[in-house]
Amino acid sequence: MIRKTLVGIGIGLFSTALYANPIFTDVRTADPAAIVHDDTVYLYTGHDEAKDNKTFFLMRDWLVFSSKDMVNWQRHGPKLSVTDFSWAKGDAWAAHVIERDGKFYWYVTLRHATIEGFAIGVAVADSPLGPFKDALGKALITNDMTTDTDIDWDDIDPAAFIDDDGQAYLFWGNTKARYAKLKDNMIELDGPIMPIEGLPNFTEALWVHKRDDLYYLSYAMGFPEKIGYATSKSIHGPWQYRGILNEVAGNSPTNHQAIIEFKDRWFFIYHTGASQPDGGEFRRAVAIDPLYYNPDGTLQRVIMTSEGITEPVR
Ligand code: FUB
Repeated sequence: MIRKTLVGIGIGLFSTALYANPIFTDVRTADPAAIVHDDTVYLYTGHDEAKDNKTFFLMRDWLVFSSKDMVNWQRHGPKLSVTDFSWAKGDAWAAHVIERDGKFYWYVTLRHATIEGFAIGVAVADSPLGPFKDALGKALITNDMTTDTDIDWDDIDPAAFIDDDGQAYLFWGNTKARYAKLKDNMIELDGPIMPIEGLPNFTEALWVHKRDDLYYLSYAMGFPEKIGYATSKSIHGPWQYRGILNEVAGNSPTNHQAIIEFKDRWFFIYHTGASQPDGGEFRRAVAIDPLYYNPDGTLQRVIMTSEGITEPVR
C-alpha cells in the first residue's frame, strides 16, 4: 500500500510518497515504541482521541502497526486497552514493548483505580501482535512505591532494556528518572528502585539503546519538551549529558521518542502536533526521520522533515 500523494508526471507514476510525515493522518498516534522482529518493524503507539486541543488527553487504548520497509505500513488496530487491566481506570499513556525468549512484554502507563496516581503494568503475548493479556493482574509499579516527589504522575513512561548479558531493566519516570532490574520473567522487579542522575532538565520519556559498547539514554527535557540524551559505558552510569537530540516538535509541547536500528540504518520515531487540520497538544501524530551517528559515537541532531522516510528501506 503506497500512502499519501502519488506523483504522476508525463508517462507514469512514481511509486514514492512525497510526504511521509506524519506516517498516519487519519488516526492520531502518540508516544511511539518500536521493535524489530523477523525483519519487520512493529510500531506500538498511544492513541489520541481528544476531540480538540483545549482540555486534556483522551487515551483509551494502544495501536499497533507493522512495516517491512518503513514506508508501507499495515494497521493492526488497538491491541491493548485500559479495560484489559482490571486494576486501572484510564489514561493509556506511554508504553514500551520488548521481546524475550519468544514472548512479547508490553509495559504500559495507566491511572490506577484504587491507589492514587499513575502506575505501570505489563501485558504479555506469544506474538508481537498479541493477543496480549495482563501478565500480573495488578500493577508492577504504583505511585506509593516512590515517595520522592509531590506529584502523582512520576511513575509513567516505562522503557525496558535487555543488556548483552541477559539482565533486563525497566526505566521510567517523570521529574525523577528511575530504573530497576527485572527478573528473567520480566514481570517482577529484581531489586530496589534506583535514581538516575546526570540528566539535566529531565521531564519524562526515557529510552535506552546500545550501539557497540556505548549506552544511550534519551529523554524528554524541559517543557515544551526537547529530546536530550546522555551516554555511558555502563547501564548503571555515570551518564554524561551529550546535548539536544531533537528540538521541540511542531505544535506539541510533549515529545516522545523511540530509537531503532533496522537493516543497518537507524531511525528516530517521535510525535508532533503538526498534522493538519486539527493536530496539536492532545491530537498528536507519529513521524519518523533518520538518525545519524558521528564518528565519535555522538548523535547528530535529528532533522524533522515533512518527507520522512519516502524510499523503502531494504
Ligand atoms: O501521552 C501522554 C503522556 O504525554 C506520555 O506518557 C508522555 O510521554 C507525554 O508524551
